[in-house]
Amino acid sequence: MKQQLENILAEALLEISRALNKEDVEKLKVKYCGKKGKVTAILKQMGKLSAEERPVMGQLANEVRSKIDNEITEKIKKVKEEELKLRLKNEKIDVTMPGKRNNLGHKHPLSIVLSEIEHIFLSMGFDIVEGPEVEYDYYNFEALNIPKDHPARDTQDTFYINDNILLRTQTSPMQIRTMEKRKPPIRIISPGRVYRCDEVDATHSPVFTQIEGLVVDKGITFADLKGTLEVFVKKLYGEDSVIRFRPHHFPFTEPSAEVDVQCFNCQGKGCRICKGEGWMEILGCGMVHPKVLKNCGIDPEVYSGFALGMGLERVVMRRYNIDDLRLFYENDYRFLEQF
Ligand code: 2NL
Repeated sequence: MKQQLENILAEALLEISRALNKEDVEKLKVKYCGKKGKVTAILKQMGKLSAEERPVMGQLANEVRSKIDNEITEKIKKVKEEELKLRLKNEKIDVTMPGKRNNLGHKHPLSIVLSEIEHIFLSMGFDIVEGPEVEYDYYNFEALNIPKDHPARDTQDTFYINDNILLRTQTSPMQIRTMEKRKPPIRIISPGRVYRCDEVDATHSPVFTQIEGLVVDKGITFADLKGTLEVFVKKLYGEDSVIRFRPHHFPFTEPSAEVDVQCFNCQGKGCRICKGEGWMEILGCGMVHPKVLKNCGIDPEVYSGFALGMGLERVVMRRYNIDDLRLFYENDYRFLEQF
């Protein structure tokens, strides 16, 4: 029996030393030390031995088992170390390899300049209001003192959905809605998309962006309008900008004016950029017509106000020297990447 145990030990040690991976070693553990293992089988035969031999053999068998056990634990540790070394070698990352470039998005030029304009008005105490692009005829025309037979309502210019509903042609509807809801003082701008039934070319698009402004309070005069525009234009086009007012007509303001800024390129002498004019038109404005105030439940005997409207695309074209409006809507990557 002693010989048997020594044979088992020698055989086990040999097999363990030859095992290549963790699984093999685990199998050997079962083969020798498990419930049906070789050492256990010997222990089961102890009953046949004499009372003197039994403890001697028992001790020997236990020693053999713990030797095999230790050897297996050692071997598992070694195998694991080797597997780790191999993995580290195979999975080595070359940090000097060139990385994958992540494409960063760009803000659309219209968004860049719109948020700049919004910040200028916010800094002067204006709120921003936004609302639906599909509007009632009443808010787009009727409330603004544009009666049914006015040329501005021509179906040639307006996308009608039915007799009552249309795509807004300006963002004034949101200003009417605000005057209906809020009491003066009111200081708001309303930016947004508007729609006109136009053919597409370099300077026309059936959808474009308008920014309107409105101030209503007691004692608002044309001087407040001039002062506000003076500040706005200087912040947008630079402190040495010069503006002028030209008389004009809008149904919803009285008196009305168009505002020009002196050409920043030729200082009014006339050049290619201002088409020889020396001035460039930037917006329309005026004192809110008393009928419009009345339509919104504001007493024109107590309150007065001014309003202004401008097209965003033209501001942006001038800022970045863009000569074709269509570039804004085509989303050509080569264009957008430049901003
Ligand atoms: C232009 C001119 C303008 C307004 C818009 C307005 C709004 C209300 C009352 C009175 Cl609620 N007026 N808006 C006033 C003057 C001019 O826009 O050339 N837009 C592109």
